[in-house]
Amino acid sequence: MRVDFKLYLITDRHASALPLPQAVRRALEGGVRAVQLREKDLPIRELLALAQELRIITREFGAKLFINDRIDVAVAVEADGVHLGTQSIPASAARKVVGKDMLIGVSTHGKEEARMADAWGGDFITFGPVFSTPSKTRYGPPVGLEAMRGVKSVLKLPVFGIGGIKSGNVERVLEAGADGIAMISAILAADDIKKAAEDVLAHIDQR
Ligand code: TZP
Repeated sequence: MRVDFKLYLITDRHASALPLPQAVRRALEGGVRAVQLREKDLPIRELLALAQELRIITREFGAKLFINDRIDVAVAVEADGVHLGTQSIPASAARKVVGKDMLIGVSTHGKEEARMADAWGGDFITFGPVFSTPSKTRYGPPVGLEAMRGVKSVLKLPVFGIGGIKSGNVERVLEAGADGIAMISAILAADDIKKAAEDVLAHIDQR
């Protein structure tokens, strides 16, 4: 299976007390095997340098690296995939640039967006925010677990629940049909990032 991970760590360097490469390394030590570099406020050359650094670290652990939005950066650092948002070019156009080997993840917030991601050739989607997140204005209102059930009923693509997910509610999201979990703060904002990743993975494995 091309999407061979169940925990998808998304970066936000402002969430972590450690410099991002160190934080990601701790998460990888805890068992994370897929990381999306998502640093929307970084100038492009700094983003590229960070992507290069994360490429080296993720390779050390045999983990996948995705780059949010910037297909050029993904290609330049030989990432495993690109992750597209609603403001990115659609998956169908991205596919022409990245070819068939690179994975394409797509952020979705409702059934219709999820259907479009599928129709346009995405490999997997994130769906949410499932629960309320501290920054509602940034990510929108929560869609809830029923919406997760709804989207899974119409889609064959792997779906990762995202938004307000912590080790304590992982099981509920998976019970609603999610194939995996995407998260930022439950891992990156933890005092012990390695242990936080291990905890979340234990909940995913327990099912
Ligand atoms: N998209 C929907 S919610 C979200 C994104 C990027 C933020 C998820 O962050 P957290 O800290 O895991 O709730």
